[in-house]
Formats: sequence, C-alpha cells, structure tokens
Amino acid sequence: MRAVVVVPTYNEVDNVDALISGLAEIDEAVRLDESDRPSVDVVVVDDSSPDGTADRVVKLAEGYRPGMINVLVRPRPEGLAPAYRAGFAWALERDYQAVVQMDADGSHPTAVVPALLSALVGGADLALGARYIPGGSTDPDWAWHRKALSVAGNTYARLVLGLPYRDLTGGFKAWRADLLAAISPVGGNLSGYAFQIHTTYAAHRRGARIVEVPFRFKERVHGASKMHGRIVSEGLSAVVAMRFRPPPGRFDRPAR
Ligand SMILES: Nc1nc2c(ncn2[C@@H]2O[C@H](COP(=O)(O)OP(=O)(O)OP(=O)(O)O)[C@@H](O)[C@H]2O)c(=O)[nH]1
Ligand SMILES: [Mg+2]
Repeated sequence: MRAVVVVPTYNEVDNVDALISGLAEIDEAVRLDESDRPSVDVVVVDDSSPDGTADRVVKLAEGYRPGMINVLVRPRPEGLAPAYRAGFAWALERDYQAVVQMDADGSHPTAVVPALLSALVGGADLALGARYIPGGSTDPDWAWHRKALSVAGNTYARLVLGLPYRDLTGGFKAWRADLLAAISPVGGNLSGYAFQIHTTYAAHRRGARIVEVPFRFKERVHGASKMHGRIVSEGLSAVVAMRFRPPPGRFDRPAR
C-alpha cells in the first residue's frame, strides 16, 4: 500500500530522530502482497520552528531512500489546521492510497501505524487511533487534569454530535486518500481538538466506514506542549457550531 504519514511539527527537534527511524522501520511492514512495493513516505509540515526541526529532518532524509522523507516548510506558526491542510494537499497531489496523520512528540507510537493501515486494507475508509476502547490506554504519567479534560472533551463531542466513536479528539488516524479528498479542504482555522473532531465528523457525515484501533498513548518526553486554554474553549464552541452547521453529507465511494 502506498501510504504517506503527515506530521505537523513546531519545535520538535528532539523528537524527530525517533519519529523518522520508527517510521522507516515500518516501511517494509505494510505490503499488500508479495508484489506490492513497500512504501511508507513521510511529510513533515514544519512552521519554521526556531529550534531547527526542519533542518534536522532534511539531514535525516539523506539516510533513507530518495523521496521517502519530505519536508514542507511554512513561514510562521499558524496552528494545526493550516499545517494539516497543507500536508493533506501535498499528499493528495501525489499517488498515495492512504494518508496517515500523527503527532511528532512520541505520543502516537509508530509501531501502531501498520494496524491503522491494515484497517484500511480490511475495508475501512478511516481508522482512528483510539485510547478509550478496550486495548487502548493512556500514559499513567499523563497529568490527571489533561486526562480528565480529554475524557470530558470526548464525551461532550460524542453526545453533542451524536457520534458512536470513543476517541474523537485524538490526532492519530489513517485515511483512504479518496475519502480525504472528498472532505478536503477541511478544518477552517480550527486548532487542536476542534480540528480532529471536525475531520472525523465530516467523514462520518459522508457515510464513511470508520473503525477504531486501540493504542497506548504516551506522554511526550522532549519538548513543550502547544496545548493552551484557547484550544479548549474553541473546542467547546466549535462542536456546537458543527452541530448546527454540519459538514455536507454523502460520499460517493469509488469502486475499488
Ligand atoms: N506545523 C505546526 N505544527 C504544530 C503546531 N502546533 C502544534 N503542532 C504539532 O502538532 C502536534 C501536536 O501538538 P502537541 O503540542 O503535542 O499537542 P497535544 O498533543 O495536544 O499536547 P501534549 O499532550 O501536551 O503534547 C505536534 O507534533 C506539534 O509539534 C503549529 O502551529 N504548526
Ligand atoms: Mg502531544
């Protein structure tokens, strides 16, 4: 399966070595069959991190097959939605069947990416990495108030939007490229939680087949969180806005 992993970064220089080497390990692991050429590419979308994240990734790319590790540099930090939109557009202009999204900070284990892609091979249009289903979990080191916020935010979004999924706020997902193209461009100017909820809701409204794949969420070890209060308050109001102005329905699933 030809897949690309889109990773937004802002000041993640201490995390990208482990990220890229982890993703390179699964490059071989997601062949559809013996004849399928192995292909998991990566595109890092960096908002000109002052810590030199982009330069580090360019340097790391030299150690891998040509075209495997790519870097998109944007001029300034603008939040998650514009970074993802740019990364998704980059991916959709190319010949990928699947687009994975994940954080750079080690919270989303690279070893779980094959399970997300397998869910797509098994017929899903969107696979959500899920912490709050059997087999999934969160790091005991995660601050209790962050976990409480995450659980409450998920419950709130699930009830307001009437969705059956247990992890709506996470950013670890694999998309069939045709579904992603159908909902793109997506996310307006949303940041963090609201962006993640919005894209899954847009897919659900389109009638996409969505499955959840359990994973163990790890707290970031290096670097600083970009979470802040505005992301939470924006999430609360954005969910209500989505409820009253839902994204369009219907997705004409192409024959596969
Ligand atoms: N390009 C870009 N990436 C961003 C921006 N804000 C956050 N990111 C990246 O998006 C991912 C998620 O951000 P985090 O700060 O880890 O947010 P979080 O996971 O909700 O917060 P923590 O649990 O505290 O880590 C990371 O890879 C960040 O580097 C941004 O404005 N631009
Ligand atoms: Mg994080």
